[in-house]
Amino acid sequence: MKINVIGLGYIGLPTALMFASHGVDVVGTDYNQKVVKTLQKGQVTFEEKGLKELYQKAMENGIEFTDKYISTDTYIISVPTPYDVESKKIDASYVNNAVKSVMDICPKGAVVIIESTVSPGTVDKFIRPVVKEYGFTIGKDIHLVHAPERILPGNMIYELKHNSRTIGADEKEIGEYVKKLYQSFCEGEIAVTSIRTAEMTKVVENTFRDINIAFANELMRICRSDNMDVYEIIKIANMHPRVNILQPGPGVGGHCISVDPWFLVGDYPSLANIIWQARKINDSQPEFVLKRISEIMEENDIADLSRVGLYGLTYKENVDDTRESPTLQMLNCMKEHLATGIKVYDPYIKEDIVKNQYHDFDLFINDIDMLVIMVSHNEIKEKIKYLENKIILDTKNIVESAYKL
Ligand code: SAJ
Repeated sequence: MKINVIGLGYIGLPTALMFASHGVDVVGTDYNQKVVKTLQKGQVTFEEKGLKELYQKAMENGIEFTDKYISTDTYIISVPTPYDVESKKIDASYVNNAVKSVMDICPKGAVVIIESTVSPGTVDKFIRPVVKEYGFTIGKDIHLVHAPERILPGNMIYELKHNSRTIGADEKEIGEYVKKLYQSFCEGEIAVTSIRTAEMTKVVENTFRDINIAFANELMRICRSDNMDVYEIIKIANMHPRVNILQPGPGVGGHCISVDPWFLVGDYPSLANIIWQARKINDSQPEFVLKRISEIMEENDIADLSRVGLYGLTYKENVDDTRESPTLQMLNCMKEHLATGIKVYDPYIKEDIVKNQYHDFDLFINDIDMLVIMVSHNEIKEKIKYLENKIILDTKNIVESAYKL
């Protein structure tokens, strides 16, 4: 048995390394040659706690990286599944193309596991027809499985090992085979179910979190409008044994929580009401921060936007991923209003990706009067005590004396 992991991004790479470091024979495939070359050269492609060590172990165990698909009995597909901005429906083209490339080369009897998050019904609507086009009989020539991941960026390696997971399969024996495979490293409980249930469960988990964050953001707006402390209110409310409200923030970023709920809105527009509202609230949060920046600037006689600095470009703390990041959303919004000159810094982003971006914390701080904390990286938590002379808007509630959302 040999696994070919297709797509070596934020999910595919740690998954491939985890299998390999636990003695499973693995070949990792990515069409991006830069990614393949970097991995072949001995480097990982993104920062994540414990990833380098896992990579070392996987290399010692003989993991290989290539831009070609290989002929084998087991495939794991972990390619992106974006949504179409207009229709809000899933763009299944990456998964589709990956499945086609697998069909081109796989032997009969192969198990094709889709790890990418897909909207409920994607396997029925898109994947089964592709397999049939190739003249294969599903359940005999090709076995389809959906095994969505649940790992949290920033704590991926721990969660890969300890989280429970879901495996959706057409046939019980195949579900059990894949369960056993994941048990080579996964110590959590593994539920075996149908493909449709696994698809829906994954999207529901991220949608639940999106709605909870939207609730926190809405509470924050209510409290702001009537001079109440939302953080204290949430803290006390959460002392109730059945209440667990998340935290307000500058918006919801990343490729999961800000994307998956749209699948339900796109497919069930007349039914997905709370889900839609939650998306709207979280998506308008960067604009809300902008309003707070302008209020605080006015209150403190800061006329020039170039004396204001945004701390953090990534979508959350201690990761180097900027996908759908609230700061980028806010900068786009500013561009539309022709508001320019604001300064930006993020210790995790080494390349220039926006205007007026700094790569040195001290230079950044010396050039501004007002600091807006968009992301609570550990760095800012450590350095905050040296910033007493700055006006601070803290969207992450890490500095007691600062302005809040
Ligand atoms: N956020 C808030 N307030 C909070 C918590 C988060 O504003 O109280 C914001 C974050 O700052 C960030 C966004 O939400 O911008 C999402 O961050 P996150 O840490 O909540 O989640 P992700 O996107 O990094 O990972 C999620 C996880 N899903 C759930 O917790 C249900 C993870 O377990 C999934 O594996 C991942 O999505 C995925 O790949 O689907």
